Amino acid sequence: MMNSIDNKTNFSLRSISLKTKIIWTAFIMFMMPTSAYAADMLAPDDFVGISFWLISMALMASTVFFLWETQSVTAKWKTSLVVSALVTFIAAVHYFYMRDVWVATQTSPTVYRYIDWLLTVPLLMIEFYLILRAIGVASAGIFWRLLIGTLVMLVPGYLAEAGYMNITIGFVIGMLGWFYILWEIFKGEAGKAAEANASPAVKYAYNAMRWIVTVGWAIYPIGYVAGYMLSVASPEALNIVYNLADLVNKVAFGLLIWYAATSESQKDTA
Ligand SMILES: *C/C=C(C)/C=C/C=C(C)/C=C/C1=C(C)CCCC1(C)C
Repeated sequence: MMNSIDNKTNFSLRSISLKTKIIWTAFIMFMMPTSAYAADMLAPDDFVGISFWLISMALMASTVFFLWETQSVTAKWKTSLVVSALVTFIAAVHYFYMRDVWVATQTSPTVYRYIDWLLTVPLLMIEFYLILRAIGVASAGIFWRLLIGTLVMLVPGYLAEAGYMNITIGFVIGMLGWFYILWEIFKGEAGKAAEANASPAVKYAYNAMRWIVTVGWAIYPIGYVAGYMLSVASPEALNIVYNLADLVNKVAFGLLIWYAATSESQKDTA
């Protein structure tokens, strides 16, 4: 009954083709940075500013790519690609803003990165759950443990950087959250499920993803120690390193999911 009513409605989101939705999303994204143009201009020798620019473009292009590719994967893999696109999209918007602030002030308060992380890191974690769900071996426990792990990792780090918590205590609790995540994806239920049930393509992607979470993610706590505890890193160096790290941890991570999704979809439709 509900369906027949639905079908008669002329305007529903479903009646808009996927291509139209993708094109509009891209258009809105292109418009966004122009609204923030200030009088300040990017100097040709401002390499941090240029790195903000390059990464924001890479994030935006990745978003369009991931959304576009949802057309070529089977239904159960679409969510994974959409979540990859959400991660790069949310980060792109933050990068537009951080880039403008950097160009105008030659600083980029770390708090902007934490706002981005609070949204994108849980989404990246959910990707592990979604991959396992697509191959039919996920449990709700995996989802909740990974989500809680990210919050334990990020919230104390933020509170410490913002001055509400001791820098060392915030760091130690944050590290415990990260180790908890690593344990889950290597040795815990998630790791075991992937080991036992995944096809070679999914195993390859899952394995590369957890190494990104190990090596790629290590850059942020190292930056925290270098910047806040030892004061040996300049804001310029830290921002360039964080920008490159995000390219690996968001774009390359998404490409691995895309690889698993397209390989599995080809198998399903063959
Ligand atoms: C796209 C952004 C990503 C993947 C950000 C990841 C951030 C972290 C892995 C941060 C980790 C931290 C600790 C492990 C200890 C406490 C300090 C943090 C929050 C920098």
